[in-house]
Amino acid sequence: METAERKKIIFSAIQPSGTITLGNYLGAWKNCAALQDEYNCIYALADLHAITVRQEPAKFRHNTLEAYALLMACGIDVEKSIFFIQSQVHTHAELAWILNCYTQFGELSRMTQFKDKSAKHPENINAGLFTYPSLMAADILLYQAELVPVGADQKQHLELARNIAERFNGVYSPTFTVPDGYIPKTNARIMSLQDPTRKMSKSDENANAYIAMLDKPDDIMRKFKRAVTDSEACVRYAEGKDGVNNLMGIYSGVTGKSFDEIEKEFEGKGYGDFKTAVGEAVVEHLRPIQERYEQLSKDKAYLERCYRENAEKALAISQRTLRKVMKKIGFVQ
Ligand code: ATP
Ligand code: LTN
Repeated sequence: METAERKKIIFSAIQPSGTITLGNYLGAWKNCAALQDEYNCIYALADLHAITVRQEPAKFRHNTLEAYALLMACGIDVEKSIFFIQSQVHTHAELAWILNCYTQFGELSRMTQFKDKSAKHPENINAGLFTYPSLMAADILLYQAELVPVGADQKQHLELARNIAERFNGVYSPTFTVPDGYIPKTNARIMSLQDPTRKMSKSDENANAYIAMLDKPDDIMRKFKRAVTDSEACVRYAEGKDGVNNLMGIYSGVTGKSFDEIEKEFEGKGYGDFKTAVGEAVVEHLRPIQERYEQLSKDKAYLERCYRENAEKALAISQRTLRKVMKKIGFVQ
């Protein structure tokens, strides 16, 4: 008898290195709920990745628990998907070490995120920052993921994960599924509200540069009103209008309107009206998510049960891959 077609496996993760932003949401996590019916989804909080930059302990713990509840509020359903905290599943660090030995210094040296973050933290260019992509490859390859939904900034890391998988498969025999990226056509790179040539980042020291998913309506409105635009005072998508293009992308992302529709809507109107409309649309879009977050975050016992049980499920799956890998390499069983 024909068995039902196997669902494809999706893996994605986010660092609890700050409070989740609208950029993370529109670029990577908005679809996490919708994907759950069609795919076998495995999601994680990449807290081991987050310590490549110094984290203050109490804040780090808070950010991790906040991100767990917030992504559930965005629609991750632990009845349908697995959602765990990376440091609670020891196979990640173990496979990362192994993959480090199949990753070249030259490859890691070319990573733009490493170059950017080393420039930003010259006092702490640690080995973890350098080998970050091998740990990310381990995250993905442990679950034999076929698709990896991420924003455009992770494309290079994903390409490296594919190369590592292919290399290992070539040295031994097919072991890892070679993953494909799943990068949205629009909004894959939401820009900073203060410098629209740089990506919006949750670890930006200027809180006006990003919209946090849990920002209060007044703060959201104020940040959009202060957003950097240009002097043309015409809402249209065009090269060189980075600030306006970014706001149009955000407006489109939360309302579903096309760029043509947006241009028509604001014909003859100034940036003041436009920014107010973007702010209001974002506030409305985030309202139900923030309400669900408030509810969920009150139930600490439930959240703890979820991440503990999910770590166990993730461990069971990932151990199958790790054992296979270790056997092929020749470790004594
Ligand atoms: P940090 O500032 O600590 O480096 P970050 O804000 O860049 O963090 P990550 O945890 O590295 O966020 O990324 C989580 C997911 O969000 C990834 O899939 C990443 O590609 C996506 N992402 C991050 N920033 C943006 C952005 N500005 N626009 C679209 N997607 C983004
Ligand atoms: N490096 C990613 C976070 C991350 C990730 C992953 C994303 C860690 N492991 C595995 C996809 C798959 C980032 O967004 N900076």
